[in-house]
Amino acid sequence: MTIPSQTASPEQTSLAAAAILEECRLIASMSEEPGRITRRFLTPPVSQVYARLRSQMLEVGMTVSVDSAGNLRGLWQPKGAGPRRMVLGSHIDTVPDAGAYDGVLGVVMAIELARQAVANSLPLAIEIIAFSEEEGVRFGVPFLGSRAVAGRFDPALLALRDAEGVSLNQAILDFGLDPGGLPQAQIGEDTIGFLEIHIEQGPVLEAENLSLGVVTGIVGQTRCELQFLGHANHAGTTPMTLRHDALAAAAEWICAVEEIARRPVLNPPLLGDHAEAALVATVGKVATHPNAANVIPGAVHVSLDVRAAHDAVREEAVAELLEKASSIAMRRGIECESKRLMDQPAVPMDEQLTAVLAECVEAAGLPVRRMPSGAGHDAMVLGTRLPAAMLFLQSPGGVSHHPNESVRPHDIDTALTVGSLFLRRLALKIV
Ligand code: HGY
Ligand code: MN
Ligand code: MN
Repeated sequence: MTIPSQTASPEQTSLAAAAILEECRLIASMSEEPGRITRRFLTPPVSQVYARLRSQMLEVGMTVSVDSAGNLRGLWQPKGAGPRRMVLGSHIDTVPDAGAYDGVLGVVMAIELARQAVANSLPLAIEIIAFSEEEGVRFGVPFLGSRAVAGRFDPALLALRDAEGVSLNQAILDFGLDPGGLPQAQIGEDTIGFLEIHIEQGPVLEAENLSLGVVTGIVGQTRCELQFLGHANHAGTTPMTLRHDALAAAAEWICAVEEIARRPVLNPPLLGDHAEAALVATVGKVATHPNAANVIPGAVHVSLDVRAAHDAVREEAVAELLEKASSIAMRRGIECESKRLMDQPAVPMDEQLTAVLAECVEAAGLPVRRMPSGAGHDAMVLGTRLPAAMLFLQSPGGVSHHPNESVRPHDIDTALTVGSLFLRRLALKIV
């Protein structure tokens, strides 16, 4: 079995990079909201995205399906190649008012890499997965798509309800899928590993004027929701000393979240020696009830997102933050309830696969910058089931989860070169 020597020529790659940017911008227009990019789990615009990606996968020569978790999956099984496949992909859902590249770039680049592999008759089976849900926006719990692929989907999640009261089970049915088929979404044992190409979403590569980063591991993440329950009352007639103001309590706690997270982290991060993987804590969602200017807020629902490279640091911080919420509530004579939605430990990337990726970055003439990921990714879920590796592209301005999110064509070029070298090396290793 011969392995073709060439990867795409520089001209071809530049054209490919321009086409990839254009494709991401087109997919960005497929949104729940006019004028901004919002695409939650299995909402109508997802069907538009899948129709487009499906036609491109079919054009490459892949067989295409949608599994019961709503993941779009393309498989290229070349004649003569063994059954063991390499999985590429990322997610196609977004946060509200998102950028055009978080997740989608990795899927569109995966299809281009598969196109090049087919054109070069690479004897390597390739599966591409467009994960249906990574952000956790619609149902509050992230990684629904990759949990199903990794065989970690807890059926109890099907009872989760979105802001409109639609259950996860119903959302899958409404998309024309059968929740009963979730176990079949699991990836097979004949998988070499998973490579996720993704924008860095942070400032490190730009600060060091680097194009690409090789991810050493993904920080652990805890997501909680808290309710501060006070007493709604008249804003004009209730003396300050008689109030049980849920929003004032929540506000005091939110400032404490920032103060506690700003403390220098005592333990060194596990995933390499990079300070950027220190503790971070965010309250991103606040909902006030009854949310009227002349009513003292009676109830406030808030989110909490805590991350750290070192699981003990994250767990200690979460315990301290929840304790702080209770003590503030008690002192103010109100209730505080909290619920953990997710506890995801830090996941190191697979050493061998990452070493091959680093060799390919070097072979492409680039410095190898190993770094942890402060953002969560599907690779952290698949990485608990099979070898996983991640390649970062520079995020200009370090901006992400924002309409100004961008990526440089040159970095797409270099990432395509690295990605095709990577697939070739894997094909060489398994022949
Ligand atoms: O939240 C994250 O870290 C990822 O962008 N979903
Ligand atoms: Mn994201
Ligand atoms: Mn992402």
